[in-house]
Amino acid sequence: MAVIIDGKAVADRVRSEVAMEVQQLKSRGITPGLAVIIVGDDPASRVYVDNKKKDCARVGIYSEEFALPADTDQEQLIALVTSLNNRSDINGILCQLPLPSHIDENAVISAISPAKDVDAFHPSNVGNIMIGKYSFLPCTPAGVMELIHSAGISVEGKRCVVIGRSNIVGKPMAMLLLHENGTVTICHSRTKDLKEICAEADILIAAVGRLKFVTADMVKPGAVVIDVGINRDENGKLCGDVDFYKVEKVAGYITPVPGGVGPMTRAMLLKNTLTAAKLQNALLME
Ligand code: L34
Repeated sequence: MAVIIDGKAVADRVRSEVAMEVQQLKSRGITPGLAVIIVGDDPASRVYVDNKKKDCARVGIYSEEFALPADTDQEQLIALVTSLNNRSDINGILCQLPLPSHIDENAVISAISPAKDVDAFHPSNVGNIMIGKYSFLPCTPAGVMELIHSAGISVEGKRCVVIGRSNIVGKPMAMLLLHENGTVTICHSRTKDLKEICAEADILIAAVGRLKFVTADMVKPGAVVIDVGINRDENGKLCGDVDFYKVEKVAGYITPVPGGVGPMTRAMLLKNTLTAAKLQNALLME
């Protein structure tokens, strides 16, 4: 049976580290501030945004929500982002994705000041990650790396397979594994022999968005299986991309959903907001 990596416990540890540093900043008169923008009324986004605000309150970060109606036009949204770029009490700006389809997500992301881009989605931050010289890492892949480290697993020389190639998870995930000297393969919907490739992975990261996509026959005995998926099953229960109860019999380590990567995504946002506040107050060298 696999060891279950407890994302809630690791997220708690990260949060308490952030809380301590926030207190130190506050004693110097600096309160880190995060602006969270939500457009429309997607129920999942609402839950995530509410939790992010609660997390901020718990660690002493100031947060301000901007809830805009679904018919907000792109210019209005970009005008809001610009006004937040210019506010000195706001160190981080997060625009919850997905945005309504009439808005060009890339245009909005590019409008965020790279120094306040706590998601690390801005092309300039993405480029910095590519060359290995960065201040922020995208929250989900950074959270996955923390989970891997927390279990005492080394990536060096390992065969890593990432299923999914999104800009927010798959691509940066592959890059972070590469930075730690993993041998990385990215699989996607056009990949041939997907099962065989996955079955060779020492570290398998599932970021597909499909219920029970990773089955036990795709997992090498003893492998580390990280489940980034968030889906609902036929009973409305939250499930990942991994067929958990079968895969945990084969894997060496596995992350649950809920309680795995999700809490880490939120914890890394707090860490990035703290970093942004430090950088903007010249308390940290880049
Ligand atoms: N801009 N948009 C932006 N940044 C992000 O980093 C995100 N993401 C993804 C969606 N859009 C975004 C998130 O925050 C996904 N995501 C996210 C955040 C938190 C959780 C899951 C996904 C989470 O807390 N998951 C809990 C269960 C929560 C529930 O009950 O629904 C878990 O234990 O997995």
